[in-house]
Amino acid sequence: MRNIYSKIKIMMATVGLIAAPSLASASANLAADDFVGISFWLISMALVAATAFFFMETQRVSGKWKTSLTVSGLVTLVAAVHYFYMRDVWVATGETPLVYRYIDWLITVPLLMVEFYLILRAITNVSGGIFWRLMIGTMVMLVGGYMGEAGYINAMLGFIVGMVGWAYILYEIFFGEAGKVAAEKAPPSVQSAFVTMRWIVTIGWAIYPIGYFMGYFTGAGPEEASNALNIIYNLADVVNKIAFGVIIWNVAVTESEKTS
Ligand SMILES: *C/C=C(C)/C=C/C=C(C)/C=C/C1=C(C)CCCC1(C)C
Repeated sequence: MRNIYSKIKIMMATVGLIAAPSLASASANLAADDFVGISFWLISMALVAATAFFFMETQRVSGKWKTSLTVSGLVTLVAAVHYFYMRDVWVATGETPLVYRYIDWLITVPLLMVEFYLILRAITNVSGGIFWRLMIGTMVMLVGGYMGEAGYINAMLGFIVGMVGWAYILYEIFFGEAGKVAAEKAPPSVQSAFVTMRWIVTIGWAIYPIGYFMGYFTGAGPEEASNALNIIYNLADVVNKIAFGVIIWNVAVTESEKTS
């Protein structure tokens, strides 16, 4: 039964990944000197490969870790599809694919926050409050950023609101209930995964506000500014989606081998 379930899951993901690029078919060719466009291409492919890997590896780990790995695969799957579209917008127009970027974040950032909750739940009983507080922080951060970037509010105000949301998330995972549960109840491998994930949310996520800053506050011309913004956001996604998933994969495999 379980085998059939994993096979169907992998098949569906594969079909989705093959279908998506043809839906978002490119109308222009990538130029040899379009390094931002090249980064969109490279990362969309890395996300596809990561998705296949995370889904396949769910078959290798024990029950309670399967969910975490599946969520990692969903993050890279959702991002891969958005990258196909973002890449086309960029290659065809040279403009920042703002709306696709934020729709992607709106789905993938909550999924990444769920991962904190899931790895703690795999080892002990934790309250749903952790989950909701992380969601509230995420929404404030993304809505602030979007309103600022889309021009609904002043870019600086959007930046500040976004920083407040992020600070709230950091507070929860360092000093709030999530941080305490991890420190007191988790076995060493989960603890070290939690600590690494926490640093990714601190250092890895800091790359995004830096991108925002480079895009709006340096006084650079529109072309350099959007080049900087997009290449920085793209690199940040490699760390925060793929590397983050690999950390989860590592703890899932280590813990599963221990119990079997
Ligand atoms: C996979 C995508 C991820 C992990 C995206 C994360 C995005 C952020 C951490 C964005 C943060 C921002 C601020 C902290 C302030 C300025 C506005 C944002 C939205 C760029």
